[in-house]
Amino acid sequence: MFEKLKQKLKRVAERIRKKAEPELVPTLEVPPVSEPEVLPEAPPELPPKVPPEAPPKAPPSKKVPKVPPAKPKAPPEIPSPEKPRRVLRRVVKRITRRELSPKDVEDIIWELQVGLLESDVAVPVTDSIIERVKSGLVGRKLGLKEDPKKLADEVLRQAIQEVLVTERKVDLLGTIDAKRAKGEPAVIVFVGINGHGKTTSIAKLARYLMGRGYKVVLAAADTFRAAGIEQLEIHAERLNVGVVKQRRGADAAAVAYDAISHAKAKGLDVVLVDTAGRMQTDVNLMDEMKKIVRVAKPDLVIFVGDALTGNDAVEQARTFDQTVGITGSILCKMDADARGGAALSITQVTGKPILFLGTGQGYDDLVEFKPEIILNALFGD
Ligand SMILES: Nc1nc2c(ncn2[C@@H]2O[C@H](COP(=O)(O)OP(=O)(O)O)[C@@H](O)[C@H]2O)c(=O)[nH]1
Ligand SMILES: [Mg+2]
Repeated sequence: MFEKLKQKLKRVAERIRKKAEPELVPTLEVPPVSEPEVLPEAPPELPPKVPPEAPPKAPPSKKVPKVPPAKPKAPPEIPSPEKPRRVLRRVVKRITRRELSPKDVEDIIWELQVGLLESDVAVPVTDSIIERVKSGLVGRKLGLKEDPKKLADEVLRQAIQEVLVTERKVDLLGTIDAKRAKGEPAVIVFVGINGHGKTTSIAKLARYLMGRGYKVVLAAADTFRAAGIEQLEIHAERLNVGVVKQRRGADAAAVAYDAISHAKAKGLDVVLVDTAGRMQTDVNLMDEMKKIVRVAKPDLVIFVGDALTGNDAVEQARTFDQTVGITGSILCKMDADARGGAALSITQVTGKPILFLGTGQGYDDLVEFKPEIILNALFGD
């Protein structure tokens, strides 16, 4: 998952680390004048003057007089108006940390921005990640014991985590339980483009729910293609779960309605409604989708997106949300996604959480979404 993006973030983290790395800065150290062991016999190897490599910016120590340095062996040359005193100066290298300047950060941000956009992260999401990284880095100065590598990882991790969480939370099992308490089935409608994983995700979710003791029925409301109905039937048979269907071309909303009636009559807990895949730009088909939602009055509408399509999946989610109102998303094919754009973008763009990730073609390849899954894929070893 996300191999490419992971590599890019690694490079950015490396650059942050280098900028925040401690520097060996030559600086002046003036031991107290009264130190008896160094006053008369200054070690010959010590340079009598500040060597040329001392940086002009080196902050003068408080104890350094503003007068030119005294040569230990030539007291008459000391042009000090004050009481002459012998001062021994030593140049030492001292470890200092630099504060990250806006310029330092600008270079890093540029690389991060390019990396995110190349990984198909949506522009507004890229912008908010880089804003967060910028404010996490500019003016930041590490303590001597702090690890620059940790700083880099923390700032990047935090910025990405923040785009993965929504204020709205969706409690799938809680929703089903609440309906069950009222003696009604919970209705979940799945929307999304053909071939992106709807039917497979429904089968996986049926397995997930049955494994937790819920009684499930599937509604074959993808009446557009005969294969759509058959595909759901094959899964239903393998999973040993009921499926309500009509002939090909039947009114999809009527199929959903039938399935809900069936669930009510049989005391089932959940109706999972499969729908025909349609392009989000197809107005007629989107109207049909609205009709299904109007009739089925679903408790949850789940957009199923294909992570491999990157930004397209995000745009689709946005359009479905505007048209029928989605509750959250399932992002499929995460096992094959090297870029990560959809996973990083879809939450912030829709304002709706990702509920599950599809991680393979098997029925158990469905993972409850947690930001840590993405973060560990991006920053783990
Ligand atoms: N690798 C992988 N393939 C998936 C995943 N989810 C679905 N698929 C495959 O994607 C193809 C289309 O899925 P399908 O459920 O038929 O999509 P639908 O047209 O939206 O119903 C099938 O070959 C699935 O096996 C996933 O999480 N990982
Ligand atoms: Mg299908």
